[in-house]
Amino acid sequence: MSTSYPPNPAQFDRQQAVRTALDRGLHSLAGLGGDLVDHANRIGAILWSPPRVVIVGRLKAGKSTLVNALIGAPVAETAALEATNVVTVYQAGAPSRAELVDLDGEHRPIPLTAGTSVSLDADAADIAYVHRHLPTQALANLTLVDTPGLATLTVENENRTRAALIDGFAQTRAASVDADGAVFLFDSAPRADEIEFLRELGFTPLNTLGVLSRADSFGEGALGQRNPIEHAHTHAQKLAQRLAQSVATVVPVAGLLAESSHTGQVSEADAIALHTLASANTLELMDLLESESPEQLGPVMRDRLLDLLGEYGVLGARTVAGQGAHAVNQWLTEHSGITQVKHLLESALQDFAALHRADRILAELDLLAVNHPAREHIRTITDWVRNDPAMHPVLLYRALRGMLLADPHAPVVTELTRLLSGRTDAERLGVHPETSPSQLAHHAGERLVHVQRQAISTRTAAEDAALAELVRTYTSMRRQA
Ligand SMILES: Nc1nc2c(ncn2[C@@H]2O[C@H](COP(=O)(O)OP(=O)(O)O)[C@@H](O)[C@H]2O)c(=O)[nH]1
Ligand SMILES: [Mg+2]
Repeated sequence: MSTSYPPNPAQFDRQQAVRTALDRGLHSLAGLGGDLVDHANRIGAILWSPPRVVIVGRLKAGKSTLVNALIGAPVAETAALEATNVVTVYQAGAPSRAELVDLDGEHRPIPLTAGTSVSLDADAADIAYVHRHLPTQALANLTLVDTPGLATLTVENENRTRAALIDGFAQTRAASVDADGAVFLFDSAPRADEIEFLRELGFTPLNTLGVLSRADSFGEGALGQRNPIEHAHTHAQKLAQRLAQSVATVVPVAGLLAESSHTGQVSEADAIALHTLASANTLELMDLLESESPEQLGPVMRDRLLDLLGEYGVLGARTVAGQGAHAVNQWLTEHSGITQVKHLLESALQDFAALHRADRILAELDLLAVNHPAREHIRTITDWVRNDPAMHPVLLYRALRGMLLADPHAPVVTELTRLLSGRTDAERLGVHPETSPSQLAHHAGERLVHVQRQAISTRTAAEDAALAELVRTYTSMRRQA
């Protein structure tokens, strides 16, 4: 996304180390020759492409609007039904082009109309997904996957979202619509079926970001007693606690405001029109919003401004409109919450999506180690990759995923989460930041004894695996500290 948010260097090193370990494994795999060269290339292509983040939520939740804001161009359809009921993958690439991928995995080019939007003449029912390549820096580190939405107008839409994301039927898998993390949009509160859908996607809260959408019309909206965005912030904090099993955090976002400012749709003429309302009183503003022939602007401009800015944006941004379109854009960006979403996408979500991806690659290697005639040799490679210390976080992540499916309320879930999200050993152990190295070693030793004791009587295979990983982690922390 924005270049103003480079990933945290520690996270970057971790990603780099994981990639190097996997890359070394793939080179050895290719070294075995035969069809394993193709397998190594296929898996390598997954390793070296940016992680995929899927945008999920109900129809009209504001998914495509957010995608446009993140990409900085109005590429995702937010109105035309043809384009809103297919899955669309937005990936960095030149030249700008779109391909339609049908259910048999066939790719065919589709014409781009009016510069950016895609027109589909095929029946949506025959389409697996649309693959859109865009030459933009905004997608350099993440590929975005826009989805039609859950429990939408038709059952088919939902099935298609599921098919592309979960069922992973052969062609979809080959084209790797498989995602590594999610942005989950909802207004007010998500419903049980949405949370269940999210669980089925198989991510963890670490690589799932909650977005409370339409923050500009939250509660009583722009004309209510409370500022809707502030109200949304308070609500988002409560939701983040309630949804801690599903999402890392909940960010309130007014996607519309971000879309309008980030896609350059606000013109100087718009700013001038908006400025005429700068000193309007409440009655005049009510007239503006509701009347058939608003006095100050005329209905066409009024509707345009409402489409671009919403009621909240019109009422708020009019105060700065005298300074021009740039000032309006700044106001919109500041109030939209988009900066925080970008920041989280670039940092934590990116980082954990990269772990998810590494886990998938390890799973691909394990599959070969079971199915391929050269399985003995491959297993030597997978064992060796697994034992690389750089792979530690990937194995912890895998253990966490396993536990979330088997027993999400088990105490080891909290422990695994803390180990994965801590940036220092002190954070990983949950102790004071200034704890001395010898004290840290002592704490790690205590945790080690504790998890070793627990490992004697586990209840599930997932817990077995998780405790084995914890033993390994604390053993190495005790040694290093
Ligand atoms: N007021 C307001 N409207 C929004 C916001 N985000 C989206 N919308 C509007 O809601 C409608 C549906 O949005 P869209 O992005 O197509 O939803 P999707 O079905 O989840 O992709 C569109 O008319 C958007 O302009 C927002 O933050 N505030
Ligand atoms: Mg949409």
